[in-house]
Amino acid sequence: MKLLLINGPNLNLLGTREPATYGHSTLADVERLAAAEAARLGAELAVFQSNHEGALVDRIQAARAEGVAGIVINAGAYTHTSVALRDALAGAALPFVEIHISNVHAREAFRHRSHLSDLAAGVIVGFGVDGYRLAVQGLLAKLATR
Ligand code: CA2
Repeated sequence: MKLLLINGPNLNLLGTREPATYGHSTLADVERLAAAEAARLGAELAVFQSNHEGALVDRIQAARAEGVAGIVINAGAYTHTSVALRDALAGAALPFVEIHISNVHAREAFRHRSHLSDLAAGVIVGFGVDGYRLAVQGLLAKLATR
Protein backbone atom coordinates (compact mmCIF):
# COMPACT_ATOMS: atom_id res chain seq x y z
CA MET A 1 0.00 0.00 0.00
CA LYS A 2 1.35 3.42 -1.00
CA LEU A 3 1.03 6.47 1.23
CA LEU A 4 2.13 10.04 0.56
CA LEU A 5 3.54 12.48 3.13
CA ILE A 6 3.19 16.14 2.17
CA ASN A 7 4.84 19.00 4.03
CA GLY A 8 4.00 22.59 3.18
CA PRO A 9 5.68 25.99 3.46
CA ASN A 10 8.67 26.56 5.72
CA LEU A 11 8.77 22.98 6.95
CA ASN A 12 12.03 22.62 5.01
CA LEU A 13 13.46 24.77 7.85
CA LEU A 14 12.67 22.21 10.56
CA GLY A 15 15.55 21.72 12.95
CA THR A 16 17.25 24.95 11.95
CA ARG A 17 15.17 27.55 13.86
CA GLU A 18 12.42 27.89 16.48
CA PRO A 19 13.34 24.65 18.30
CA ALA A 20 11.11 25.60 21.25
CA THR A 21 8.07 25.32 18.95
CA TYR A 22 9.13 22.76 16.34
CA GLY A 23 11.92 20.73 17.99
CA HIS A 24 15.37 19.80 16.76
CA SER A 25 14.54 17.21 14.10
CA THR A 26 15.11 18.13 10.47
CA LEU A 27 12.64 17.52 7.63
CA ALA A 28 14.84 14.60 6.52
CA ASP A 29 14.57 13.13 10.06
CA VAL A 30 10.77 13.50 9.96
CA GLU A 31 10.52 11.90 6.52
CA ARG A 32 12.72 9.03 7.69
CA LEU A 33 10.71 8.40 10.85
CA ALA A 34 7.41 8.45 8.95
CA ALA A 35 8.76 6.13 6.24
CA ALA A 36 10.11 3.75 8.90
CA GLU A 37 6.70 3.62 10.59
CA ALA A 38 5.00 2.94 7.25
CA ALA A 39 7.51 0.17 6.46
CA ARG A 40 7.05 -1.34 9.94
CA LEU A 41 3.33 -1.56 9.18
CA GLY A 42 3.85 -2.98 5.69
CA ALA A 43 3.29 0.17 3.64
CA GLU A 44 5.42 2.41 1.41
CA LEU A 45 5.69 6.17 1.94
CA ALA A 46 6.55 8.72 -0.72
CA VAL A 47 7.48 12.21 0.51
CA PHE A 48 7.04 15.72 -0.88
CA GLN A 49 7.69 19.21 0.47
CA SER A 50 7.04 22.53 -1.21
CA ASN A 51 6.78 26.18 -0.24
CA HIS A 52 4.42 26.77 -3.18
CA GLU A 53 0.67 26.36 -2.97
CA GLY A 54 0.26 25.36 -6.64
CA ALA A 55 2.99 22.72 -6.39
CA LEU A 56 1.18 21.22 -3.40
CA VAL A 57 -2.09 21.19 -5.37
CA ASP A 58 -0.32 19.51 -8.33
CA ARG A 59 1.16 16.82 -6.05
CA ILE A 60 -2.22 16.06 -4.46
CA GLN A 61 -3.83 15.82 -7.91
CA ALA A 62 -1.14 13.40 -9.10
CA ALA A 63 -1.49 11.15 -6.04
CA ARG A 64 -4.72 9.49 -7.06
CA ALA A 65 -3.45 8.53 -10.53
CA GLU A 66 -0.33 7.03 -8.90
CA GLY A 67 -2.40 4.67 -6.79
CA VAL A 68 -1.68 6.41 -3.50
CA ALA A 69 -4.11 5.04 -0.89
CA GLY A 70 -3.94 7.92 1.58
CA ILE A 71 -2.14 11.13 2.49
CA VAL A 72 -0.51 12.52 5.64
CA ILE A 73 -0.31 16.29 5.32
CA ASN A 74 1.18 19.12 7.31
CA ALA A 75 0.07 22.01 5.14
CA GLY A 76 1.82 24.52 7.42
CA ALA A 77 0.37 28.02 7.21
CA TYR A 78 -1.70 27.07 4.14
CA THR A 79 -3.83 25.04 6.55
CA HIS A 80 -5.30 28.31 7.76
CA THR A 81 -5.63 30.07 4.41
CA SER A 82 -5.91 27.74 1.44
CA VAL A 83 -9.23 26.91 -0.16
CA ALA A 84 -7.17 25.58 -3.11
CA LEU A 85 -5.57 22.87 -0.96
CA ARG A 86 -8.94 22.01 0.54
CA ASP A 87 -10.43 21.66 -2.95
CA ALA A 88 -7.48 19.53 -4.12
CA LEU A 89 -7.86 17.16 -1.16
CA ALA A 90 -11.62 16.97 -1.67
CA GLY A 91 -11.10 16.33 -5.40
CA ALA A 92 -8.53 13.59 -4.80
CA ALA A 93 -11.11 11.86 -2.60
CA LEU A 94 -8.35 10.04 -0.72
CA PRO A 95 -8.40 9.67 3.06
CA PHE A 96 -5.93 12.03 4.69
CA VAL A 97 -4.62 12.79 8.15
CA GLU A 98 -3.82 16.41 8.98
CA ILE A 99 -0.87 16.81 11.31
CA HIS A 100 0.64 19.79 13.12
CA ILE A 101 3.82 19.59 15.13
CA SER A 102 2.75 22.32 17.53
CA ASN A 103 -0.57 22.55 19.37
CA VAL A 104 -2.13 25.12 17.05
CA HIS A 105 -5.02 25.56 19.50
CA ALA A 106 -2.65 26.90 22.15
CA ARG A 107 -1.28 29.51 19.71
CA GLU A 108 -2.63 32.61 17.92
CA ALA A 109 -6.35 32.62 17.06
CA PHE A 110 -5.61 32.60 13.30
CA ARG A 111 -4.05 29.15 13.74
CA HIS A 112 -7.23 27.73 15.29
CA ARG A 113 -9.05 27.62 11.96
CA SER A 114 -8.23 24.90 9.46
CA HIS A 115 -9.68 24.64 5.96
CA LEU A 116 -8.82 20.94 5.98
CA SER A 117 -9.90 19.43 9.31
CA ASP A 118 -13.55 18.74 8.55
CA LEU A 119 -12.52 16.71 5.47
CA ALA A 120 -9.76 14.81 7.28
CA ALA A 121 -9.98 11.19 8.42
CA GLY A 122 -8.23 12.43 11.55
CA VAL A 123 -6.21 15.31 12.95
CA ILE A 124 -3.07 15.13 15.10
CA VAL A 125 -1.76 18.25 16.81
CA GLY A 126 0.77 19.05 19.49
CA PHE A 127 2.80 15.83 19.72
CA GLY A 128 5.90 17.31 18.14
CA VAL A 129 7.44 15.42 15.25
CA ASP A 130 6.24 12.15 16.82
CA GLY A 131 2.87 13.22 15.42
CA TYR A 132 4.06 12.10 11.97
CA ARG A 133 4.49 8.52 13.27
CA LEU A 134 1.05 8.70 14.90
CA ALA A 135 -0.45 10.07 11.68
CA VAL A 136 0.94 7.18 9.60
CA GLN A 137 -0.40 4.71 12.16
CA GLY A 138 -3.80 6.39 12.24
CA LEU A 139 -4.07 6.59 8.46
CA LEU A 140 -3.22 2.89 8.03
CA ALA A 141 -5.72 1.97 10.74
CA LYS A 142 -8.42 3.95 8.92
CA LEU A 143 -7.49 2.36 5.58
CA ALA A 144 -7.68 -1.11 7.13
CA THR A 145 -11.34 -0.57 8.03
CA ARG A 146 -12.34 0.33 4.45
O1 CA2 B 1 2.67 23.12 14.00
C1 CA2 B 1 2.72 22.92 12.78
O2 CA2 B 1 3.14 21.85 12.30
C2 CA2 B 1 2.35 24.03 11.79
O3 CA2 B 1 1.70 23.43 10.69
C3 CA2 B 1 3.65 24.69 11.37
C4 CA2 B 1 3.46 25.91 10.47
C5 CA2 B 1 2.46 26.87 11.09
O4 CA2 B 1 2.20 27.94 10.19
C6 CA2 B 1 1.15 26.19 11.46
O5 CA2 B 1 0.29 27.15 12.07
C7 CA2 B 1 1.40 25.04 12.42
C8 CA2 B 1 4.78 26.65 10.28
C9 CA2 B 1 5.91 25.80 9.82
C10 CA2 B 1 7.16 26.61 10.00
O6 CA2 B 1 8.19 25.70 10.27
C11 CA2 B 1 9.37 26.23 10.71
C12 CA2 B 1 10.26 25.34 11.22
C13 CA2 B 1 11.46 25.79 11.70
C14 CA2 B 1 11.78 27.14 11.63
C15 CA2 B 1 10.88 28.03 11.12
C16 CA2 B 1 9.67 27.59 10.64
